[in-house]
Amino acid sequence: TTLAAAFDTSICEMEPIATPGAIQPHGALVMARADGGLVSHASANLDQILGLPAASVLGLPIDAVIGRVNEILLREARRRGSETLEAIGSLRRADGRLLHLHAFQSDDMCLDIEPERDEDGPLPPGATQSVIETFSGATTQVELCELAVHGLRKVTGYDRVMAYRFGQDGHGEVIAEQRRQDLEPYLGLRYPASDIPQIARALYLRQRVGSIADSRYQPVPLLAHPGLDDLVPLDLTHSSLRSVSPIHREYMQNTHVAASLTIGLADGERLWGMLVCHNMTPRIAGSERRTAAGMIGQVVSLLLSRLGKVEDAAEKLARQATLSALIERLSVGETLVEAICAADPLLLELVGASGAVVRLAGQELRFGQTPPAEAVQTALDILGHTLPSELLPIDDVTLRYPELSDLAAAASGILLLPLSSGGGDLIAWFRPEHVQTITWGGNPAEHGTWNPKTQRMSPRASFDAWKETVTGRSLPWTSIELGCAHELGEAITAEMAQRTRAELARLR
Ligand code: BLA
Repeated sequence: TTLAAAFDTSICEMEPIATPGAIQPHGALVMARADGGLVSHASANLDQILGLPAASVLGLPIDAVIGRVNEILLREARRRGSETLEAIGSLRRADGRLLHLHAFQSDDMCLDIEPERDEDGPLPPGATQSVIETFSGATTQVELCELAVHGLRKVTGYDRVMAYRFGQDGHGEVIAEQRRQDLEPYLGLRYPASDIPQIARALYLRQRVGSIADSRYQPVPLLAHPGLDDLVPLDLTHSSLRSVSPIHREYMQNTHVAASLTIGLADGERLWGMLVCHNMTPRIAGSERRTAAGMIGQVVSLLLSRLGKVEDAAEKLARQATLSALIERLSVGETLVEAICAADPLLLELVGASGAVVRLAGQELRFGQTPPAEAVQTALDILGHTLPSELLPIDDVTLRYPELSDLAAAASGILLLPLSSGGGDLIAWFRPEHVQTITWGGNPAEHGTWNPKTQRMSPRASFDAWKETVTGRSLPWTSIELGCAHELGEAITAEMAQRTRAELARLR
């Protein structure tokens, strides 16, 4: 099954999501060459949206299609200094209908044309602002996400709004949710990394807002002027009408979601997670609501980074106090061994361990709950060879080294700190097993299957809650704990040097 999984993933990564050659049907797209402004491409539905057949505009100057004012808009978009060159404008059709224009640069100039919709009505003035104002009350990333899904549901009106946070291995977890009361809750569920391929994650960093109006839509192809088409696939990354991968449309249908509005959340350069709005019936997110969602997402992204640092700092501060107290004790007592014995609970507190073995100057000290002596000896024999001069954190020691099964009763996690005095001097901390039940939205081993009929991958069809019990693992050693262990090592080295100097002075 490992082979099959690798196969799935690589196929998903080949989806041409930025260059699908088609758009969603609720708007039209026109592309003009940067040199000369002649129309090189138009979507096949231009007639329905703009009232001009696509074939009739290919090769014409863009101003003949959307008017002089909007040619200026295009030029404006091109000249802007920002990274993604964008501008918006509007156009009234002969029949009085107002069209929203969104100009952006691909290789050439591209224009999304969408009917201005009033089904949802205009947003009340200040709506976005007042959502953003609530964020100042958040003290953790999770609280911020709770405020964000609440505000976003109010502004967008979608049936369900979730905050999705990515884990180390790429899986996603729903950490906040607001939903229509009759819908089943997804809060706390996890989804495997393969549900959102890397290419889609990269795209949501470049273009933070994306929307799918109806998972059952028929893609509208782009027609090209033969003389102006340079046969390079058009990059629709920044088009609000970009047609999405058929695999993902099928995924949405399998989950009975008709429409989505998605906002990428970034912590610096990394995609931290997503805010995902679902509607059970088709729904077009108009430009005003997409803009509001984008602004909310920008603020959440900025605050996420800040809150992450604050949360880290709080944990660090607590540990730092333990570290300082521990270091102070090192100089008390006849010998370093005595000093460490006297520092008993601090040594375990420092890294959140339940037990520790210290080997120093030919002695072995034991603190808290430790595995039997022989089991510790075998573990140190085996692990001591792997990384002799560095910290070694392991949270699944008996899974990784089945020969160490005697450790299991007392420890699943082990943190080894070799001491610079050498000769096998070290500190080994232990942590017990932490049994965890994870609820997946569907069996995570079922990524999808190859469908010979469509000649492409099909996403999995069952999303029933699937419980996984994770055993044989301790809580992971955090980077802050590793930092503390490292600093303790340095302090012990310094203390040894200090005691040696004092000893020499006494002898002299
Ligand atoms: C895209 N998959 C996505 C997106 C989400 C998910 C949120 C971004 C676009 C959007 O918001 O609609 C996944 N959606 C979820 C999850 C939940 C949800 C986990 O609502 C949980 C509640 N998908 C698969 C497999 C493949 C795949 C097997 O399951 C590939 C073989 C592909 N997913 C896939 C692709 C995209 C995607 C290609 C990008 C679609 C696009 O933008 O063109």
